Amino acid sequence: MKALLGRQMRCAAVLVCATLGAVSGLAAQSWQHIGDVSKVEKLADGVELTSGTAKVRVTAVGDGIFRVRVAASGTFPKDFSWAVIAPPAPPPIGIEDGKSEVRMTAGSAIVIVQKSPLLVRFTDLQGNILLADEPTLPMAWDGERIHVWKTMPADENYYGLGDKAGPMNRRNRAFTNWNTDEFGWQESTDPLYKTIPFFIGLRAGRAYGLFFDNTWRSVFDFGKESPDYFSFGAEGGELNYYFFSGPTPKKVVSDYTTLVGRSPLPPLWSLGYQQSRYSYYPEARAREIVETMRSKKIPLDAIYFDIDYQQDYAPFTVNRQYFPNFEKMIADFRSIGVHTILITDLHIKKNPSAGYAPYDSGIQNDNFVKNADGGVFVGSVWPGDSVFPDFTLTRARDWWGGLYKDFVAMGVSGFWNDMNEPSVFLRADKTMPLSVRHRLDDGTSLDHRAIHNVFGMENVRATYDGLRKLQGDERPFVLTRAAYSGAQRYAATWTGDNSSTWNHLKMSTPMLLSMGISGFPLVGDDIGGFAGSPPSDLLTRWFEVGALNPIYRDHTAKDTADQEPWVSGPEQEAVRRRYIELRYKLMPYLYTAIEEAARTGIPLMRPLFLEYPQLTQFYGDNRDFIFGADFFVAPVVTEMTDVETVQLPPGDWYDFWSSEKHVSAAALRLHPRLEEMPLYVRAGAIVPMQSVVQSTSQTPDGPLQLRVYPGDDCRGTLYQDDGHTFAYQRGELLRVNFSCHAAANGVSIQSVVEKNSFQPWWKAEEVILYGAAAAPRAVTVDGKGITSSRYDAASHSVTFVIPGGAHGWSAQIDY
Ligand code: MIG
Repeated sequence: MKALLGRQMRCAAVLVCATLGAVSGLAAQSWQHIGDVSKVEKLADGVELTSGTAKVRVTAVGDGIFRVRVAASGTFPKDFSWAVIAPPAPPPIGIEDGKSEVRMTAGSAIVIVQKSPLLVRFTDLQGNILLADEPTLPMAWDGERIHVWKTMPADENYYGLGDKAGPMNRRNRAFTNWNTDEFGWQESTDPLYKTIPFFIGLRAGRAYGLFFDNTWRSVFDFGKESPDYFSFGAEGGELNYYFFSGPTPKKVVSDYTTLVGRSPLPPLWSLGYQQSRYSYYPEARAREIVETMRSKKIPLDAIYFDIDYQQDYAPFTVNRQYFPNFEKMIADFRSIGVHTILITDLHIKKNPSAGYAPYDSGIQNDNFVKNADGGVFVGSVWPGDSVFPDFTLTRARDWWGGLYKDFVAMGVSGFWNDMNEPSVFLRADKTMPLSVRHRLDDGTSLDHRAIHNVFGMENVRATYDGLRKLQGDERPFVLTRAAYSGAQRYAATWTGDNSSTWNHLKMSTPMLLSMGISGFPLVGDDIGGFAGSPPSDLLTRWFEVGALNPIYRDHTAKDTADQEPWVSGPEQEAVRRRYIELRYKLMPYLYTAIEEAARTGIPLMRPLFLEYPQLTQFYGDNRDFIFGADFFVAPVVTEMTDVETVQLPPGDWYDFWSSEKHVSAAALRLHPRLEEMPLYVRAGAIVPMQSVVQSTSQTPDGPLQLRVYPGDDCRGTLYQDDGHTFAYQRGELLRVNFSCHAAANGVSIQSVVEKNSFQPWWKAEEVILYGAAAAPRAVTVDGKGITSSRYDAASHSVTFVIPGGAHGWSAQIDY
């Protein structure tokens, strides 16, 4: 009671109350809860309910997908979203307006609105409740603020919200969404750089999803306030959320990403190894880095230039003292397969009458964010006094996109948009004043409270769209730090300024996994950590797991020790090279999985519960992940040499390194040596691989490798295209499906070409069949005997070659 009083007293000062409301005592405040339904009107896609002055619209936007909107005043604002791109595809709906409730069925789910008071619940067709308003706390508002409470079953788990730090399961914690530049964030730091107000509820194998499409400062409290309910809300904007009925976590991710869009297929080179630091300069140092990678035969596809390549930190300039031959350097790198990525922060140096075109043209076209009094807002960032493009205006986005013209002409391949929370120095709130105005195309404007969380997304939207116009048919590569739901349509991202500690290595995997299920598959972290300098074994372990992250980028802060793969001497270098090479060997498999993510939303890096939602023992697993569909990865994230316990999912698994088969294994107890990252392949996987290359521009030597691990549900896929243009969208691609069947006395393997409109690089396929107890009696391909098969007793494998590029074939191996 005392605590409650204290809170109310502090709330007497309105400003303080608004800040506190986000973190504590939500239910205790002066909410006006919605009351009884007085009127029900049918709409083409749902119902509109009246309650007092308020109106509530519950509509069906897809099979098993509903939307709830509330207008406290009774007038809905214009229907608009920065995130949602898919027009609703309402299925046939059935509405029953009963005495005490309204029921609406849309495909596989039902929404039921109780009338007195108005409470919403979602069920499956059998009536099992999936999600329900907390009966004592109907939806509510308080001035501009809005809030929703839901009952919280004791065994329900919550995942998502993007890369919030800490355990993947968000239960028992509360979070705020307000994009923030957090150098040196820790496990407990919140908010971070991104706002992804989407989560998955998972309970005994059954999943649903919820997307609260609200760009204002928002909160999600998963049982911190009460063990009986969870809740979400915002300091303003519309009460507007989507419910996805699942039933599987994959279906939820797929439905959510249908609504807000998916990552387009990135250029293949961006999936190679990327080298960065703050900052490589002068030119001689950058050349030394690239040449060392090549001479040491450590594969490399991209090098980053951080802010010091610019003149006075002014975006879109080059410091010619450091880089007298910038264009030549970029071309030289490109000629040996290394792509150049430049940072271009959004803050434009306020540099009038100096011939600085980005400032002059921006002022001329009235493209910068303004203060409430109409003057251009000036904030201090790297270039000193700076101005900020009004990215919510199409006109300003088009202008920004055009600024990339010269860099594109110089041969720059990718761009990095940092600081786009937006980050502003010398201010306690680290960003723009809430009163600045952001203009919209329709002539209206909104203040920073409504736009802050989408500012970074609109920044990378402008960059991506600009590059689409400037680069012809070449796929853009953009890296962003801030994001809102849907930013995956424009950019890849990373987890910001982490630290060179073992705990940060450990925190990385759950953050990347959470991003993936939040619709953002192209993610990485700073390998080795940004702040500080890692001990050599930590850096090596980070290179190991990073090889299986979607984006693989080594990066570190200014004034830290060197962090390139070779820095700790030949032994460590050899291990790091081995893992970078592993990534390139796995590139056919990895690229196939990235194409799947672009097409379906299912990420490359998958939490165990995404593949095995029924296995509740994995709900709390924050260390392991599934890479693609078929690899189980148990990265070593501790310096201890104690035993590591690895519990494989049910079924049989092969050790990737030794090829040893584990049959329905109990927990394995391992002592992984520094060069060993526990890695297992599902029995039933067919994994396409290639020989090592020094960059993705290089054509691999030798055949396509197909590693066949016989088991149940035996299959694999290979996707290929030119790797850098949009020709794949016009059907120029190769897709091959492989399958196998194991019987007591042999194994048969099939290759079926599904789509053959792209000519791949290989001239032969080398099949390596594992799990062979003895040399086969015979190997036949398309009915003809092969004499040249090899049996390896140590790995229990049979190897044989099938001549020709991608084609349909069938092989039979008899024991
Ligand atoms: O205020 O561009 O997170 O990756 O090296 C720091 C310099 C600005 C923050 C980014 C970091 C980058 C650094 N930037």
